[in-house]
Amino acid sequence: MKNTTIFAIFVILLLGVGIFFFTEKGSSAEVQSQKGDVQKITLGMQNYNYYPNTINVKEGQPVEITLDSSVKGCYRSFTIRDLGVVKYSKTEQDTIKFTPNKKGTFRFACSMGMGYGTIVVQ
Ligand SMILES: [Cu+2]
Repeated sequence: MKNTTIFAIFVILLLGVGIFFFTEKGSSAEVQSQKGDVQKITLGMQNYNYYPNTINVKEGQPVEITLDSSVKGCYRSFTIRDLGVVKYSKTEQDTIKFTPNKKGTFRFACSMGMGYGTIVVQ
């Protein structure tokens, strides 16, 4: 019984170290320009609007927004006018990529302005 516990702990530790190295490698591959990792955000839909409704990102660091499958119709047409983002995301794989180039609080919305939220660039 004790041996099993020790073995289990050993496996968990190994996994932990493995994941650590894996993520380290992953991030260094992304950081070609030393600007940092891609900021990945997934938006869904709740009460006829985007959820979460406020996005916080860092300036000068690439952002990748995924609209999950709960987002339908014109809500898939995603815009952040102040940041020059206008993109129709056909599927979950069709992500919205951009790099915020200025600080501030901006509005994101579907192309018709029915659904909307706030993106804070710091
Ligand atoms: Cu709309």
